Amino acid sequence: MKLSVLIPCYNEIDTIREIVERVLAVDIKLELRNGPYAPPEMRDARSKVFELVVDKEVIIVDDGSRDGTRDILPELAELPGVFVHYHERNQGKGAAVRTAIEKSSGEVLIVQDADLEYDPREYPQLLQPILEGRTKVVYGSRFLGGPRKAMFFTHMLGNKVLTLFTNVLFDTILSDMETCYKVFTREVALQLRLKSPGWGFDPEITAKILKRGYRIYEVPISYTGREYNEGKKISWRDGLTVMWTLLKYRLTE
Ligand SMILES: Nc1nc2c(ncn2[C@@H]2O[C@H](COP(=O)(O)OP(=O)(O)OP(=O)(O)O)[C@@H](O)[C@H]2O)c(=O)[nH]1
Ligand SMILES: [Mg+2]
Repeated sequence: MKLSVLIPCYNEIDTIREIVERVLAVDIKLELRNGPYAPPEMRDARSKVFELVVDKEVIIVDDGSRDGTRDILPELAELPGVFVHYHERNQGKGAAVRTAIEKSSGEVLIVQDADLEYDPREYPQLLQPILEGRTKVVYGSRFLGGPRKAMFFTHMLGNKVLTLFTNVLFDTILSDMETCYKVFTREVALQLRLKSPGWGFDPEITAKILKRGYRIYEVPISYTGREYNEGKKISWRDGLTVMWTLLKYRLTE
């Protein structure tokens, strides 16, 4: 079983090397019960657990960085299992993830931002529901009691509003639609045909997953948000794009 770690990267000179090293440092070994990877002799013994080792490939898509990130990437591309692709001009996170999906070959895919807000050591928990065959899509939620750096009230409110809007439109009970940690099987990825180049990525993928009838499984994760002086870029205007995107994909496709 191979996991594709998709890293969209734009002007992340301070963190790109560290995040790739953190991703490569996690050994994913899981104790599973049942599911599509269970050895045949265990199919009838439902109480037994077996061990599954997960391989990784890391697909970095540089989205036209101009801060020197591109000088570091050729070195990272030398590391085993790391592949780097370049966008000639900046297009946005959605476009970068779309390229990464096209270039990937794993059976399960996870989106990993290139800053250090999310922790790759949580991959095993995130993968477990998919590898045990309980779902095809997992979201890591920052609002289910995991350890977190207490950040801005306004950002939390913004997140709650966007997630509530999603829940009302698609009749579900997500707690964190905007999370970076979205995990899905290749089968799901092939049905998405993503279009939004920028911040429409999270609402578009969520809307399409829900509209195609998949249930999203949520797992608590930790969160260490970065400060604006550490490169945080998101602003309230992006929230309007998100709401418009949710509405659009509720009504079409
Ligand atoms: N901001 C931005 N990020 C991009 C773009 N293209 C790819 N990315 C990557 O997309 C990921 C998410 O971007 P972030 O800026 O961290 O978005 P965020 O976590 O919602 O917000 P902040 O951390 O507050 O900036 C990062 O890995 C970026 O490097 C782009 O055009 N703009
Ligand atoms: Mg970020």
